[in-house]
Amino acid sequence: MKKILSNCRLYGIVDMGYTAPEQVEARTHALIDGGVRIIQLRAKGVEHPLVKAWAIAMQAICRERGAIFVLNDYPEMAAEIGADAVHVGQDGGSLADVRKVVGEGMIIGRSTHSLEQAMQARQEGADYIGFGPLFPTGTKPGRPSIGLDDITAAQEAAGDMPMFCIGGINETTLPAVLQAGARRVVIVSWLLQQPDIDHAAQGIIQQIEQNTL
Ligand code: TZP
Repeated sequence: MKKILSNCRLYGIVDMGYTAPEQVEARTHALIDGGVRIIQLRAKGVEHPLVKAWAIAMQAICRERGAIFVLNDYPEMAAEIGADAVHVGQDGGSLADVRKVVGEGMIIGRSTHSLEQAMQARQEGADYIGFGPLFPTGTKPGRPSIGLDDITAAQEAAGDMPMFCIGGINETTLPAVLQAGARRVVIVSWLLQQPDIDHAAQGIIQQIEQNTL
């Protein structure tokens, strides 16, 4: 599982702000068809039983097709359904506490918004981090963007812990993000709004692979 994680260049999110409930499974398949091997369910402000049902469905698809399923925000639920991974924000408590809830085997990801937070997440034992938002984004309205300047330093601080840049990344902004030193990215709204998610994901992965070491 850690090997799949470290090979991932594009992290996809089935964000329920952009996804109708009946699209959850088809979008999970489309992302995997496009080469995405880590996929998160992000369902802010949705009733828990619905989140759990989508999570179970996505976990089954990911397990069958060799992708990592990540549940955003709910460590107890992640443990209950046997998720591959859980992702927590800066407000998600200490990673030691999250680890106690999910057990030793589960991948834990942490959102970070600065170089200091990236360093701290590594010290705390995160298995990967998100780093951003690099640009302003409608997916997190009002959240200040951090720009591209600290990507290289954060990447160095992360060491062998995979770091995924996030926030306002699309086909147009990606070259600057890669130029600034990013090796992995998360793309949410742009990817989910493409008419052919599978094809769009393939194009992004190709762009990353051709422009990084
Ligand atoms: N965390 C930092 S920015 C962000 C999250 C979940 C949203 C990124 O979404 P988009 O649509 O790719 O800008």
